[in-house]
Amino acid sequence: MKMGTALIYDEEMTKYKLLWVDPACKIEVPERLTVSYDALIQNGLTDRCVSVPVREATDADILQVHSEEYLEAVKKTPYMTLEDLKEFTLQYGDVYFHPNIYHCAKLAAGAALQLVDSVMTGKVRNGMALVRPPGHHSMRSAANGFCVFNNVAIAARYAKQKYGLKRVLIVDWDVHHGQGVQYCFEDDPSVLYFSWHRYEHQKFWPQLRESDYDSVGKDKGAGFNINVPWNQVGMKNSDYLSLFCHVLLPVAYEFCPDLVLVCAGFDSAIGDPEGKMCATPDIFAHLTHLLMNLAGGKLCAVLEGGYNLTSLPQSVCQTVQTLLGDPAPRPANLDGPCESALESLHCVRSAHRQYWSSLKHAADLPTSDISTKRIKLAEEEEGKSENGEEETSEEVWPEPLKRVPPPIRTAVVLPDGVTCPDGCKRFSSLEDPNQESVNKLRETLLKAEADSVALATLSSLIALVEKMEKNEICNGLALVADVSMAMMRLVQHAATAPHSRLLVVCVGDEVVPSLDTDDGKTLLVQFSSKESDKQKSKYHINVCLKKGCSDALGFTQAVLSLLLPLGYEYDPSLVLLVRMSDSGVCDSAWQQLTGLLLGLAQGRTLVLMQEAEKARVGLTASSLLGDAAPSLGQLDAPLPEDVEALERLRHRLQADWKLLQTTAAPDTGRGDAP
Ligand code: Q9C
Ligand code: ZN
Repeated sequence: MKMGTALIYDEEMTKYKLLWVDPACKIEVPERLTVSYDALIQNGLTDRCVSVPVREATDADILQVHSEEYLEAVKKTPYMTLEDLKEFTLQYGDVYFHPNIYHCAKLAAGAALQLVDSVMTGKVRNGMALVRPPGHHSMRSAANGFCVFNNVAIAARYAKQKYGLKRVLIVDWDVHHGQGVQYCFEDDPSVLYFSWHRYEHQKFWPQLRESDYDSVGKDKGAGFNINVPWNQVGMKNSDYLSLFCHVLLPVAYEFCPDLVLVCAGFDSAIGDPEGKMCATPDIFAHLTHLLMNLAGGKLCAVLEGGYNLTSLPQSVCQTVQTLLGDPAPRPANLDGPCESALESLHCVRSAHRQYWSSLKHAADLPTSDISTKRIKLAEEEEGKSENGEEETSEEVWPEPLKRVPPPIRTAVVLPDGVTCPDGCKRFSSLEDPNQESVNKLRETLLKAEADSVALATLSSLIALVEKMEKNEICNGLALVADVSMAMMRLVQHAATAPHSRLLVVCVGDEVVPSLDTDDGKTLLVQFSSKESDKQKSKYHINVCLKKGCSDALGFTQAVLSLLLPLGYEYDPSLVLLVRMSDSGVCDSAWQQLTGLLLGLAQGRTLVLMQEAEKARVGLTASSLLGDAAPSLGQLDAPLPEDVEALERLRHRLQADWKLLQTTAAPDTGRGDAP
C-alpha cells in the first residue's frame, strides 16, 4: 500500500523580497525557503520524496476565495514603480509587495493545488509544499500578514469541487491566527478549521476579538471553527500535545475528514521571533504523526510562517521525515501543560461541548468570562511598563538528533503455515543461535515451560525485543498460543533491563494476571467491558467501556484522550500491544490504535495476538509497516455513559498524570461530578 510523499518547491518563490525599510516585514526573507530546502537535501529527504512541479493557480482557482476587484488590483503590481508599490502596500496590514510577488503568489497557491491533485489522485499518500508568500492571513479582498492569496483556503475549495469531498479538515499550527481562513469558512460546516495562536488576551497581532475561543463558527458552520488562544508566550511541547489529545483529535475523529490540510507554519517553534514559544522542532514529528491516520492518510502540509532560520529548517525536516513514515523521536520533557494553556484548553472545550459528542462532558467555563479574561487583561496592562520590547535573550536548544530508522521495519513471529505478510521479515531466534543473552534467559525464565513450541516462540519474542532495543528492528508482530503468558514473560524480561519502560496496552476482557507495576517500569492500560473491582495503581489502569471495544468511536476517543496522553507522559522505551481473543474491536479501530501507538517509543511496538486471530495478521502488519489506517467512517456518538465514565476516569487519574488535565486549577465544573 504505502505510497510516497510529495515535495513541492520551486526556487522562483525565493525571487521577491522587501525593497524598503519596514521593521514589521523584515523577517519574511527568501532564505526561509532556501534554508528549509537545503536542510531537506542535507538530511537525504529530498531524494526520498516524489518531486512534484509547481504550477500557477488560475484566475478561476483564485476567485474561489478572493474577489475579482482584489485579483485585478494585485495583477497590476508587476508593472508598478517602487513608489506605487509602497503606496499599494499601505492599504493593507503587515505585508509588502514586489514586482515579482504576484507571480510567486500564483505559484504558491498553485503548489497547494498540485499537492492536492497528487494526493487525491493517489500518486502519493501525502506531501508538503514549501511556498512563499504564505497564505492564511489573506482575505477575500485584502493582503495581510505577508500573505497575498490564501493558498490553503483555495486548496480546500478546489479539493471539494474537483474531487467532490464532503469534509475537509484544516489544521493551522502556525503561531498566528489564520483569520483569512476563518472568514472564508466560518459558516461552512464542510470545512473544519482549527487554529492555535499567540493571543495574549487580544494584545498580540492581529489583535482580533474573533480570534478568541468563543468564535466557534456561524449559522450552519457553528462548531466548525475552533480557536485556541495562547494567552502567554513560552508554550511547550506538553501544551501543544495536550491540545491535540483533548480538543483537536477527538473532534477530528468525530468529524471524519476526507482530506487534511495543514497550515504548516513553524513560527510556533522555539526561537521564533514572532511566536516566542518554546516547543522544540521534534514536536512537529508528533503533530504530523497524530494527523496521519485521519482521512486514510491523505494529508497536505503547506508552509505558512517560520522566521528563525535555525528552528524553521529543523521543523520542516521533522515534518517531512514523518510524512515519509520514519518513526518519530521520543518527545522530550513532557511535564504537563502550564496553567495558562490549561485555561485555554478549558475554555475551548467548554465553548465546543454543545457541538461535539466527545466534548459533551467538558467542564463549565471557569467561573466567569470577565474574571478570566478582561480583568486579567486590565491587571497586566497596569503592571507592565508600556515602553516596548522586553530584552530578548536568544533561545538555545539542542539540534534534533538524526532519525535513523532501523534496517528492518517489521518482523513477525508466526507459527508454521501462516504466511509472512508482504514487506515483513519472518523472525525466529533459532536462526540466530549465538544469542548469549537469549540462551541465558531461556534457562532462567523459561525452564518451566514444558511445551517446546511455546518455548521457541517465547525465546523468539525475547530475541526480537532485544533487536528492537538495539535499533536493528523497528517493530514486530507475533501470534502466540497464550497471549497472557507471553505478555507476562515479556514484562518480566523488560524488568531486568536497566532503562526499560514498558507500556502494555491490552485490548479485551481476558483477565490480566496481576503484575508488579509499582516500580514504574511498566504501565499497563487495559480496555475492556468489565468493571474491575480491584483498586488499580497509578501504573495499572483499567478503561471500562460498556460496549467494550466494539463501539469504534467510543473506543477511539478513549485512545485519543486517555491512552495517548498517558503514553506520552510515561514515555515508554517499548510498547507491547496485546490483542485478546475476545477483544471485540473492529478492524479500523484496531488499525487506528496500532498506528497511533507508533508515535511512542520511536515506533517500537510489539503486537501480540492469539493464534486464532491469524486473519488479523495482514492488516496489523500493514499498520506496523506505516500504512495509514482506514478511517472509521462517520459514526454515531459513543454511548453517553462511556463518554462520562471516561471523563470520570480521566479526572481520577489527573493527579498522577498531568497530561490528562483539561481544566485550570480549581475544577468545579460539571466534569467534576459523581
Ligand atoms: N510583532 C505569517 O506567519 N507582523 N504571518 C506582526 C508584530 C505580522 C505573520 C508584527 C506577522 C505576520 C504567515
Ligand atoms: Zn505565522
